[in-house]
Amino acid sequence: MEVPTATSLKDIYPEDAITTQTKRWQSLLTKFQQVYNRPAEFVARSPGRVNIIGEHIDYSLYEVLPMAITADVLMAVAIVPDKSHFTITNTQDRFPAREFDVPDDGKVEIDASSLEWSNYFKAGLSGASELLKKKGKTGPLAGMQVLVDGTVPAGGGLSSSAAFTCSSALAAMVANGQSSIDKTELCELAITSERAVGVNSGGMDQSASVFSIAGAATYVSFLPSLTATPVKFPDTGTELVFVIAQSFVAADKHTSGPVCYNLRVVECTLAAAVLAKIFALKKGLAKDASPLGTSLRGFHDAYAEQKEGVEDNKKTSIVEFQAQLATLVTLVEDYLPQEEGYTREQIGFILDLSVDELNDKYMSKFPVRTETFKLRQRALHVFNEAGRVLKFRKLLSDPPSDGDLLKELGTLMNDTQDSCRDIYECSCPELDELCQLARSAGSYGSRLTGAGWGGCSVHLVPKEKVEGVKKAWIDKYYRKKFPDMDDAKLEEAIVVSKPGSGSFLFKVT
Ligand code: NG1
Ligand code: MG
Repeated sequence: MEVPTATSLKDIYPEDAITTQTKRWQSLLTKFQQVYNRPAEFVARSPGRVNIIGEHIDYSLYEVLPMAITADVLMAVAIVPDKSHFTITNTQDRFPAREFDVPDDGKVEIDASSLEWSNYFKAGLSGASELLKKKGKTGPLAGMQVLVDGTVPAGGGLSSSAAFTCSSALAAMVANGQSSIDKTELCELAITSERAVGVNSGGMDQSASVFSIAGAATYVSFLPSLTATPVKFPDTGTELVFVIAQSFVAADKHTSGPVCYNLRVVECTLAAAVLAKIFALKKGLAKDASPLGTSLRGFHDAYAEQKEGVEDNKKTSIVEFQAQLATLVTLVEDYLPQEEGYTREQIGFILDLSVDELNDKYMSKFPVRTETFKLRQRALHVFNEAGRVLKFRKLLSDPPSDGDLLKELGTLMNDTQDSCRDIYECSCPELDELCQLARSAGSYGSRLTGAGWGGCSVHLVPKEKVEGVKKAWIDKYYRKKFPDMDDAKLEEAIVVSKPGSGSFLFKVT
């Protein structure tokens, strides 16, 4: 499937957003003319996302269920065909204009050690450059003049970074003469691109951003290859709404963020390696598409093959697969007993590696600072969370009666939150509090969304309870915690979003 070209903003946004978006797009194009003294040729657009369920399991290659939101990143572009010179400006002054050149070999230099907004542009550009080479394009990259306008809050857990990388990758492909862009290719390149900017991320955000279809959540599978399936919510008697609430705790990926996130990726990968060794898997762990090349899902499939004779676990029925996950949970409980975690020496001993070799193999790209690795807890969260996603999907495709459906979906979301808080340790007191307040005011299910440690929370709320939930947050969280917060900022804090559309291209001239 190709990234669609919009002919009207109505193709991209819901009816009630058209007036605001028309003004925003007009002002973007006017500003482009002012900055570059020429009109923009096209706009590349990719949205942020909220994850409904399946947290911190995409990099273990288990299915996840995010949806795109209306907030997005727009890149208005004019092409500079004769030299690889790039100018990128932003409608927001806090992101200063940047200029750079790319050598004729198309290699884009990125200094991931500095927190620099243009890195996300370079990441998308670099991925596009690689893909263009693969497609046989020779010669230097086309230069670009770019003006960016983003409405996804940065560091807010709604994946501004993926929206940014997907837009820049799309823009770079178009600038280099690609008239039709395959969604899977774009998405895969955006996933690897983001890994160049300091985080060993999974592929959920980019998939939601590229593939989403208005009105449906996006069920993302990573095996046997990346696929995204639209999932509609059944028409129940109760109109349900997903409400997103900011904690205003910045999940800063470049201080504690990368340490925490990348550490979780390492812990999951090490758990897979250790389990594979304990169960003496003959074939070992096969190389896969996860950030460090092997995953808990890889262990899962190899275990099913060796111990249960399953030839191709991708074809296993959902019921069977859930039973396998339940078995894996018991295995972890029995065979990874150390609640306090495992030291590098202990893990090295199991894997027949010296500590240096271990560091080299798993922690050289992004070093992680820790004494112990909580293999037991991380693996338990992943296998249980993968099971919850399957249950959630099953409930949607085969719903029980109305009241029960919402309650059951909500319970799964609440269970995710408990697991993120207690077992995966990626929540924070503010997110826990937002969830508690929402539940007391009538939310069926409340949880953090995205990487956690701050950022946003998501809540499944029946429409008639939305006002009550909002009031609880305003009175008991926002006003108390941030007494000086103005109404405009408070306006931003709570978003009621329907599932939005994914990446779009818009030709201006
Ligand atoms: P955030 O940091 O919220 O965009 C991150 C990862 C996802 C996924 C979630 C946790 C990036 C770009 N994204 O999302 O792939 O692992 O955490 O489920 O790092
Ligand atoms: Mg991000």
